[in-house]
Amino acid sequence: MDFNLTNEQKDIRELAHDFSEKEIRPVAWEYDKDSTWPGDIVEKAWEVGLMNSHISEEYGGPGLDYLSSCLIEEELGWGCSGIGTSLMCNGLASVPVVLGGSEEVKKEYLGRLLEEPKLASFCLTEPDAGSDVSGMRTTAEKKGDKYVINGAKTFITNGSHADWYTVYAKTDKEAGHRGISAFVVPRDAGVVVDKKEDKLGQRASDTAALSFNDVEIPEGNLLGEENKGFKLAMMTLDRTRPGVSAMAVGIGRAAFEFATEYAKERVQFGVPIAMHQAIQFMIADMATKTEAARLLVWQSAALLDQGKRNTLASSHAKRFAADSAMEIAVDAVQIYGGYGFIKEYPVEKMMRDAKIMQLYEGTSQIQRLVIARETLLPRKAEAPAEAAEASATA
Ligand code: COS
Repeated sequence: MDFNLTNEQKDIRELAHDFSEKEIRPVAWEYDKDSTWPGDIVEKAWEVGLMNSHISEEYGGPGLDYLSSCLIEEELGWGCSGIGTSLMCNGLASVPVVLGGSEEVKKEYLGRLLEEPKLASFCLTEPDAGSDVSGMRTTAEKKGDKYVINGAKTFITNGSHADWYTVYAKTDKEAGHRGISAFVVPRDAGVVVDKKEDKLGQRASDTAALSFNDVEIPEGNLLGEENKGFKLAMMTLDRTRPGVSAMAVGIGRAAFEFATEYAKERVQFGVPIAMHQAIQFMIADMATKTEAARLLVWQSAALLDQGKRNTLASSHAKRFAADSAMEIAVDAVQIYGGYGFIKEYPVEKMMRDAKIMQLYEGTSQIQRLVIARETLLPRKAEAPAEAAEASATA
């Protein structure tokens, strides 16, 4: 096994790191404080080619492999995961289009993201349907050659700013998860932004509540087959969880670096606190968690790049990287002592930011559920249609 990155992968990681250092870090704490939308950074990231990395060259994108996208996400998470989430959310919205969209829909909607620094959002969660996706109430009714969408979505990243949305809705209310379909909905079809949430962490990212009141879209905006949207959502999350997990590694790594530097400078009992074994053990655990989380992330991305199903690996990565980021950030605050609790110091923001990693794109409990199911009752290792599709989109 070769853990070396290719020259292209090293270059993209360096580009993302430089961007984070020069464009994100200098404003991260200020944007967090005022919950400032990082529109200026979205434009810059788009210009240097750090967005839409997953869209293939056929549609005008860079067509990077999944591992490269993870390298970018770790660096952006290191800079500021709130801003990083704003930059990376197009991936979550557009994977269902890549997997299930007609040629026409792919050209139109993926094209929009590549022609201009536009954003797209993924609308799955509802006020009463979070982990339990099949409990959703939004409906899409076929009327002639259109679908009419009614309902509400919540916790939608970039929802206030998106140009288009991937929306999941019930096309058969009685059929549970087998009655859900996915659609592309352009903003100007009548999507209403009800409110922007005021959050604990990742405050620079936009999280909105949306509603759809008789929103009409052409029937061609259906993604994949009618009533197959649940599977499309799960296949999307398999592909995006490695990237989110990489962002969690970035948060943990940043908190670890700050804590390590502080431990070398802060003197107590006549020596830098890094000389005390109590602190050394915390630093050692932070380092191990960061390394182990990164390896799980790389494994989950490498499987995708090989055209293999990665459900189990991506839940391992998401669960461990998210929980590790939280633990590392909490320990970083502990190493800073009382100063860690003060906003003038950098690590309390990381503790707040890390928390969402255990919640979005599937909570840590949902990841454990997937891990337990895949371990106790494994689905077929290679579902041929999924495997063929995965290698086609890798
Ligand atoms: N890839 C392809 N198909 C999948 C799949 C995957 N990773 N996971 C499940 N499926 C399929 C199953 O094979 C099953 O297919 P059939 O209809 O042919 O039987 C179907 O989907 C239902 O699977 P399952 O019975 O496991 O569904 P559950 O309702 O029990 O839900 C969980 C499974 C809880 C894991 C799922 O709802 C989930 O991931 N929830 C969290 C959602 C989430 O991440 N929300 C965050 C919003 S995005 S920010």
